Amino acid sequence: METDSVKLLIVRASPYAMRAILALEAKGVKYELIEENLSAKSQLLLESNPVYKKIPVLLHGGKAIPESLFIVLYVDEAWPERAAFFPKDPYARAMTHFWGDFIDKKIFQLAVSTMKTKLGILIKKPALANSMKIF
Ligand SMILES: N[C@@H](CCC(=O)N[C@@H](CS)C(=O)NCC(=O)O)C(=O)O
Repeated sequence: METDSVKLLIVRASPYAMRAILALEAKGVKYELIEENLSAKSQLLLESNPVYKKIPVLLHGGKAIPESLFIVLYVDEAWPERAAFFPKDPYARAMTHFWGDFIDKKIFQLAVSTMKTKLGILIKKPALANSMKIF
């Protein structure tokens, strides 16, 4: 697996992108970050995540894996040499996924909408808005 190149489509300051980065770092995988501009999405992003057209997307050996939670699952299984992210016990494993989903729905979405609101306020100050083009 290590021989195939690993790339991650991201925008900075995205908690979802950060989750994928942390997974790659925890497994010691070498990867390249490709920064997207979400107000002018690249062909690569549109083709590699045609369903949601969102970052992050992991590109590995010609395959594209969208959605941060699925990227974490993929990274865990594709690089089994380092400690596993998830417990083996079925109940503990199910609960890990439950809390991952909870964090997405209750915490990440709140963080993202707060940032969007902040950006909306900054749009009245174009110089500041340009420097914060993240979502
Ligand atoms: N459920 C997705 C959420 C990803 C997401 O919302 N990404 C945002 C940036 S933080 C995005 O790409 N937004 C672009 C859009 O909505 O068009 C995941 O876990 O990866």
